[in-house]
Amino acid sequence: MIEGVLLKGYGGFYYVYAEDRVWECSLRGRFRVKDQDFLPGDRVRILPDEEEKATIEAVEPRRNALIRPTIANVDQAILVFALTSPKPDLNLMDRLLIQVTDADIEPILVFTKLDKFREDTLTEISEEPSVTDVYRKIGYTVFEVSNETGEGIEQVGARLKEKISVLAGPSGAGKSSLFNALSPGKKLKTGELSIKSKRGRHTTRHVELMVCAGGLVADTPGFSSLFLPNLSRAELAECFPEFAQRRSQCRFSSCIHDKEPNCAIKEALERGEISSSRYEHYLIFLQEVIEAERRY
Ligand SMILES: Nc1nc2c(ncn2[C@@H]2O[C@H](COP(=O)(O)OP(=O)(O)O)[C@@H](O)[C@H]2O)c(=O)[nH]1
Ligand SMILES: [Mg+2]
Ligand SMILES: [Zn+2]
Repeated sequence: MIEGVLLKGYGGFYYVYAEDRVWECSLRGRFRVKDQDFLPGDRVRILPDEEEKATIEAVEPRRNALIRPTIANVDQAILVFALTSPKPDLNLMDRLLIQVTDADIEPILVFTKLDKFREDTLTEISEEPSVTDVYRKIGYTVFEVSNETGEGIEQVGARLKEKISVLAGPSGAGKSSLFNALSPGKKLKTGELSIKSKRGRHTTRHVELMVCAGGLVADTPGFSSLFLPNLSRAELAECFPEFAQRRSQCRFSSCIHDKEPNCAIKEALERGEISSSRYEHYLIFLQEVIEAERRY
């Protein structure tokens, strides 16, 4: 028996990555009824046959499961934003960070188009504190890359090894380009799937994991329209590390860092230790959370 990870189900078969290759698998009879229960990311045990194919014999319990995209056992989310064209939408970035943090998935911020950003800033004089510094200072893992020149790509690749990652971020940010930069020349072993799928039925919205830089990655088109998960006010503040770390210094233990006096978060904001855009977004999200509470 070999241990592997399910990449995708398609046309009645399951494609499993194990021992550095992709196996076309069918299911043992007893699994058939629970067909739809398999998700990309599921850890399975397979039994190879003489024709280099295999059957799925067992499935491990899931550590977690994302709903959109539907992937199990996600370790980390690579949040991809361009440094320029388009300018990063920090509201969306903070929203994604909350989603990911609340799902207990590690966020990694990758800012793309470093080459273009450098060109742009040569002609501009005024420089705001750089967005990457803001997020680094909070303690997030931040990379700046160019998918064009390859700068910084290796460092991102090193973080993917043996992990299940999802790529998220707005369209045009460079997610697909990043994926390609990370897997030079290696057009995925799943390439033959498209031929086989011709006889299969048309599946909509199918999600798949792909082998990339020694790990498994899903490039997800539908991760950019995000609403906040059902959070309480306290949970929301917990998702801002720079707030959570100062919370015990607020005068009231129930402080939601809005109108309360002697709030350590607002004091840190005034001293410039907390970014005003982060705090602004916090207040927007807090309003959403309060409105959601009213509705239920
Ligand atoms: N100059 C430059 N262009 C990039 C970079 N990354 C992506 N692009 C371009 O940005 C556009 C959108 O990239 P794409 O990967 O399709 O974005 P996606 O929608 O997030 O998958 C394409 O025209 C890419 O060639 C980069 O690092 N530098
Ligand atoms: Mg894309
Ligand atoms: Zn407070």
